[in-house]
Amino acid sequence: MFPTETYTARRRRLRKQVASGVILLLGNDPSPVNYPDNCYPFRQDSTFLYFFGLDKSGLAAVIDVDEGTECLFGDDVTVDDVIWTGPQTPLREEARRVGVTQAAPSRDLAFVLERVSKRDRAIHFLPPYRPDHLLWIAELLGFPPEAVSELASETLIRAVVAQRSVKSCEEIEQIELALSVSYQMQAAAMKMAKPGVVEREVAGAMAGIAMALGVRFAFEPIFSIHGETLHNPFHNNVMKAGDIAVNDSGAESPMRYASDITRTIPVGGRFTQRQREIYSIVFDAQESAIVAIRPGVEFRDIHRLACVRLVAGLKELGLTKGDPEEAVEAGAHTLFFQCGLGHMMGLDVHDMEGLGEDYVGYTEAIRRNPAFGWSSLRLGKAVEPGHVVTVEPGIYFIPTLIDRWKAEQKCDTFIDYAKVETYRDFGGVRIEDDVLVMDTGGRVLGPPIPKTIAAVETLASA
Ligand SMILES: [Mn+2]
Repeated sequence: MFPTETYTARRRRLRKQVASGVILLLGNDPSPVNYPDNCYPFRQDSTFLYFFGLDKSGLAAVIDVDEGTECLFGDDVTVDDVIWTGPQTPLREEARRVGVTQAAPSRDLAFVLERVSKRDRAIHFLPPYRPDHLLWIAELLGFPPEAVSELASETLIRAVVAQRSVKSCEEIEQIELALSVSYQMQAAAMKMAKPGVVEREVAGAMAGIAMALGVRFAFEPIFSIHGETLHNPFHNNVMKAGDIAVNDSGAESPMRYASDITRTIPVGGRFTQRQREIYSIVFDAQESAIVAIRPGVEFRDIHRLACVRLVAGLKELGLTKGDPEEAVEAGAHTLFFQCGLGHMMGLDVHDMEGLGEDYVGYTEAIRRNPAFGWSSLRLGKAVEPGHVVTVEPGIYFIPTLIDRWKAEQKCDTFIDYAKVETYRDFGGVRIEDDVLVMDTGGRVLGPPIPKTIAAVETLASA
């Protein structure tokens, strides 16, 4: 846990920004897998963690902005509970650790909120992403469940996003701890990617590394020789010589900050000539994008720059033709790069996505572009010092998409379909790092994880 002052300062700032009313922040509860007592691993709500630091279930908090009071709600274990849970720190003591003076049993929460709403005072809450919270808020405040998300407080959302977007030094330290786990996971995967090995053996080894270090994955890892499927959750392929495996994985730090790293690994240790060429293009696009990161630069422009670099590289191989800038303007790049360049990262791997992607990544003036490819760009607005973003360009040959575009002769002034056909079994390449925006530019966080062709081949052939 961070020092008490970190949490009190965060809440002080939140109270100031929200200005009036009552703020309700809900911690997460256990979530059952197949019967009530068999639950998914507990994950605290990130915003609750940010303001209250307490990483356990059954908690909620109310901040009365007008009165300047804060109260934590939760239940202490009974003697009967202790048989199953072991002794637990009393709530009052937990509250004191994070600078909260009031603590009350859970059953008081509904009563407190009813009293507030009867007096017509605003209750600010965040859009719930778990059904139990959604139903609870609906019942408590007398809304139909389908209206709850819309009735979430925009003031609170904006205040939370503003604060969580800018990472402090102690948060960066946590992200770098997560990245040190990523280093180990990626290095192990490179060494294990040998012909005859099943993908799940690598995924399992990575899970073991995280678990042995006392942490977990930040998200379900992608480890696949079918990297052209952007979020491929399957790990059942047997790797063979000549394959390339995409490893998009991340760990949580002890305080639940994420890492999110992708490397593309030649199975058996050496890229083929064709793979080296595509890899080099993605590498160049990624490096160009990282160099372009500076405070005040719009991330959508960095995305565009990466797209132009990708198309320019593909042109040298004869896959695209014409002016790369014009090709990107026409959307031709989305045959090869269908998603966004990156996203914010912090306590959530896609940071604060539950609060609404557009609050995090866009502004009134900088709106999401609805066009294919661009619509998947989660971050478009200008980056600022303290933002942590991922930079993850890729080239993906998706046979279904190639067939559809070819049938429509889509963007055929910019795409050589005969040449593209010769790559339809290529798969995909993605390279991803986590970058801190500093006054001087972007800094790639964490220990250097092998990325150049030479460095990846050295580990992969070890
Ligand atoms: Mn990512």
